[in-house]
Amino acid sequence: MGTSLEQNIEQAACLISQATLLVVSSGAGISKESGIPTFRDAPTGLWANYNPEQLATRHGFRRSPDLVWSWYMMRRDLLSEARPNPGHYAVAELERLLPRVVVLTQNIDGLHAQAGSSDVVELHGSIRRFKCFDNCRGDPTPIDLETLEYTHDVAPRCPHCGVGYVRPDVVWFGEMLPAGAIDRAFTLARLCDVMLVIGTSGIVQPAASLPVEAKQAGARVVEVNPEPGLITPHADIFLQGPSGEVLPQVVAMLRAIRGSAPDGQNQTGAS
Ligand code: BJW
Ligand code: ZN
Repeated sequence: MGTSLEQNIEQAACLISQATLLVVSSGAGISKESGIPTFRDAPTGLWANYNPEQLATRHGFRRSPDLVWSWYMMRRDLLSEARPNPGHYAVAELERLLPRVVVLTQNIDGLHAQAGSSDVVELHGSIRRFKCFDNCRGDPTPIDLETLEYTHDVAPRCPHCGVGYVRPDVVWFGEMLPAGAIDRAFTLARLCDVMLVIGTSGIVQPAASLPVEAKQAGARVVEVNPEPGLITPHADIFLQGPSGEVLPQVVAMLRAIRGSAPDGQNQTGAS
């Protein structure tokens, strides 16, 4: 007989309550309940309807800058209307219950920070930032879009060099992740007691290796996802369900555990 979700949530909360350093590693699934499509869920996933080679590679951008630009403008409009959901808020809430929480996210939507998480490492960049495609003033060469005249249909040119196109500061296939972000992520993976992996298929490297790294260094891995995937075999506890429903239950259970701790043990000492 399998274990029920309730029992798994209780076990997960118990593990998490003992963590000195909790690392959350999130993917597109956590933002799905904010109305943002994931990449690989059929039939709504972005890659079911758009070609990643064309839209998320340097080669694709070089070939059709206007096409890629307008696709990102369309997604930026969608994201500007999106709000954090109960899953994001539950992750932010964990900071109030534990000594230290760091969020490593593959998402470019900024919703963790918007929900109140204070330490968020953006592994694949952010759709709120832009840079010169040629990085004419170093890597990256940031560009403030508000200072430019542009339309949604035509990729503007960099105001510094006038040659390179303006592009979103996100990580495309074949590009290196920001060095500071990925180094910090792997260091944290090796240091954490528990890694909470939420809403990622575990297909895209190097982010997909973070739970494996954490596990090898002795951490326990808890996964939240409606469907089992490539991370699931590495998970000590698999919480099957949408993160907007499961995570608030984990937080509620954590509160109950904290509340019932003997005097003096329910202070987290968080700073
Ligand atoms: C829910 C839910 C709910 C649903 N609640 N959950 C072989 C060939 C060629 C390349 C490679 C290769 N092997 C490895 C590579 C490298 C490549 C890679 O990994 N490719 C794989 C596809 C195989 N990686 C890279 O290129 C990376 N760079 C790199 O490795 O540099 C070194 C290098 C350089 C040169 C050569 C080789 C190496 C860069 C990767 C950049 C990824 N970029 C994107 C686009 C970002 C910008 C944008 O948004 O437009 O990042 S692709 C896309 O995938 C996006 C995501 O961050 C990323 C991960 O997706 P994620 O988050 O896992 O989403 P999904 O849709 O896959 O899964 C959603 C999950 O949610 C599912 O599990 C659902 O069940 C779940 N879910 N509802 C909770 N309510
Ligand atoms: Zn430039």
